[in-house]
Amino acid sequence: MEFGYWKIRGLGAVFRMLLEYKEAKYEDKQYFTGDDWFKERKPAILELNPLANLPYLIDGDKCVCQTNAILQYLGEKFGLNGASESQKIRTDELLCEIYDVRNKIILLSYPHHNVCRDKGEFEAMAERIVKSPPFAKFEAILNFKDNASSGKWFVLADGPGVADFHIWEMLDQHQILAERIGGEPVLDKFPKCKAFYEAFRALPTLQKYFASEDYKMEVNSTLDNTYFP
Ligand SMILES: N[C@@H](CCC(=O)N[C@@H](CS)C(=O)NCC(=O)O)C(=O)O
Repeated sequence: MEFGYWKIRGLGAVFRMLLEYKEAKYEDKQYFTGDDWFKERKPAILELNPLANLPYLIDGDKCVCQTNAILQYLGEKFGLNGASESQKIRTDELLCEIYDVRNKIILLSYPHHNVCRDKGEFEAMAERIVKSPPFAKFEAILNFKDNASSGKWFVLADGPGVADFHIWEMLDQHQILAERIGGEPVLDKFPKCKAFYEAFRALPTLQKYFASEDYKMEVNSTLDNTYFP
């Protein structure tokens, strides 16, 4: 398999963790400059899939684009979408829910979205997010009576499903944001999310990733003058 994304964590970390967790054989193509991607590689990916974007995944004769489509694809391949219909629906829901959280972090981080037009607006919004982190729905799902894992994981009983990788990445990015602005730890008010965060962080096949340079990479692209690199 070939996985492609910018040389940042962004949406890429979700896949790097998933592929490491499954100890999959894959090439991790990390694009650094705009030319690396837009001039050197994107034209060939467009030949395979007109929806070419970062991230993308090539697996044999398939080229899959769009984060949630790639996660669903890998979930089917590795049995991480849930076994029953209701588990698969919950996986879909969580993938969409966490993408909403991710979009807010993007609006916070990049000046070109014109939501935070200067450093002051970034600081005010970051403070609001850290004071009231967007995790109440995840806490509620972990407490919900149909949770197959008794609140340890979101969908599967015995370990992470595909949505968990993106949820974990967002919990971690919010923790980093809180540390950078000197705010309170974001998980203290969410005991189930905190337990999930810690159980995921201790997964044996992820230890190599957490010790690697990939985990230490910037959260967002510095090429775009981000407030939250
Ligand atoms: N909805 C898309 C968003 C993808 C996206 O916005 N990719 C950004 C980086 S996060 C990019 O720079 N894409 C490269 C391109 O437009 O060719 C997804 O979830 O995959």
